[in-house]
Amino acid sequence: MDVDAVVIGAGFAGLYMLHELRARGFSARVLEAGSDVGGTWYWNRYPGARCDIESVDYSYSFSESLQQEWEWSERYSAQPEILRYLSHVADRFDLRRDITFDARVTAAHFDEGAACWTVHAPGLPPLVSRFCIMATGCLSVPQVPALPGLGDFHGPVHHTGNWPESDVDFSGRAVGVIGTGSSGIQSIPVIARQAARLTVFQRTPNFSVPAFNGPLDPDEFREVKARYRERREANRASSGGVDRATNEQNTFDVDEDQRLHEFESRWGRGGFHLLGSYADIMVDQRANDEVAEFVRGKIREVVHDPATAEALLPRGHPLGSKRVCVDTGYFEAYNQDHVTLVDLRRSPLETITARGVRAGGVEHELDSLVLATGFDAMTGALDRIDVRGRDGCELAEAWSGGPATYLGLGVAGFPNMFVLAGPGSPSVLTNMVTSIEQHVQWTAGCVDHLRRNGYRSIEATEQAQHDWVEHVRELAAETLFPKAASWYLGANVPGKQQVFMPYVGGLDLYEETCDAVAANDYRGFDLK
Ligand code: NA7
Repeated sequence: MDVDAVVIGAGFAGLYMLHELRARGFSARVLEAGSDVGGTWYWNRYPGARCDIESVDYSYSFSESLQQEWEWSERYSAQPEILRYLSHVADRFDLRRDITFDARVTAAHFDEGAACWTVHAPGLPPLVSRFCIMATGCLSVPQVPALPGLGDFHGPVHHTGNWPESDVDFSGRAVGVIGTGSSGIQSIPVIARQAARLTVFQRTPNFSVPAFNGPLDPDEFREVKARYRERREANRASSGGVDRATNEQNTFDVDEDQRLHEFESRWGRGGFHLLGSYADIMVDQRANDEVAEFVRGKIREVVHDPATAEALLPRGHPLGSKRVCVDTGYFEAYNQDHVTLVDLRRSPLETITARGVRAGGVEHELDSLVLATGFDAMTGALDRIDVRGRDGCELAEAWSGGPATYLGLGVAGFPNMFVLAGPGSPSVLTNMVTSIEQHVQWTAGCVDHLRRNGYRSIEATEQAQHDWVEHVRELAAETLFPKAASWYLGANVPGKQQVFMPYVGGLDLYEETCDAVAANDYRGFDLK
């Protein structure tokens, strides 16, 4: 055995996993495909990349001194600052000595006789470990659509999720952006400031709320730090991993004036606060229509040209059923003469040509193309590793009908493998960092339990997994989430099985469940 655990990925999850394993006296090695730490925040260097959760919450809570010493400069940090933070964490806790960079794992095979995993990455000797921990990220495999002619385009093509490290200069250039999810919506206003012309190709308009980002007020930050522990506890005990004081009333418990007042006041606070306006927004279509119409009204107010405004109005999916975007000047960008919106629903994208993009019979000439077309989310990174469990059973095969896990953490047939923020966990519906901390602590506690009690392996039972998958599906079916063709469902990747992947029950309930499982001698897992 080379190490007790191999951890795949050195983003938020992998870094903390390594730290926590070490703290409990386990040896571990992290294999990371990138040349440095950061994971999602390493690869997503596109202009305007920023977190959509406030930085005082989108950060680790496990070390009081870390959270006291780190200074965030803005309310919502930009990617370079988050990457600096993760780099600081790696140095501060001396993590790098156990991380191998430029190591893209291609295979992980379980040997039942020895109860250990062998993990392969090209150019490295195979690593043998008792545990294999997947910290591979939910949004780590860029989805490049099969656009006809893409290879013929004469200029540079960049995907937002795999942005070059060197500065990409759009000055004086005609730039096209395909995609108006979060990455498009964040990058469009920033690219518009540089480019001579910007053409946005939109297939589905999205709901976006203003961040009202700005420098962090030092007094406010001091206040946060003085009561950081309580704040973190409240976040952890909330359903979304951020304590947003969700209104317990339902939308139609109040009259229209009160409703508008509530929407306005939450809108004014920026970011996801609007989603907490009423308790029934994600379960009652009529309630959702109210808040959705409020947001459409805001878009109409901002965008001057009525035809452009109309094309930007999100319709046809409930607000929140695709992750709401948090922007800075997105809709305002369309008021500039050099920014043009092409509505692909009216003018379908026909082909990429050598000179640009042809849509609705019109060729839009471009010098550079940006693909803000999203990710093969939640399962993409795991699907790309040849993972084999007991009896050579392949994960890709086991998940051919959609991903199946127990608690999002364990998979039947794959002993001693843990998935952090896997399908079936709250992950992407929450503040990821809060969820990750819960997963890491639970996993480390589990591994510790096995060692203390002399167990060599742990594996989710088929029955427990089946029940969990059903539970996750039933909970989602009670909400409006499955009504959108979103990446939560895998709907953005042609041929991907459509299964609503995240657990919608909330982090609070999820953690209670995980703790009860652990307290009952890991009920639903086979320990050997
Ligand atoms: P998203 O949210 O998946 O957005 C991808 C966008 O790209 C979306 O507007 C898609 O339109 C569009 N898209 C994808 N394929 C095509 C093709 N073939 N033609 C035209 N348009 C296309 O990814 P993001 O990177 O923006 O955000 C992912 C998450 O990161 C986000 O939710 C935050 O959590 C952070 P569609 O909606 O499919 O019609």
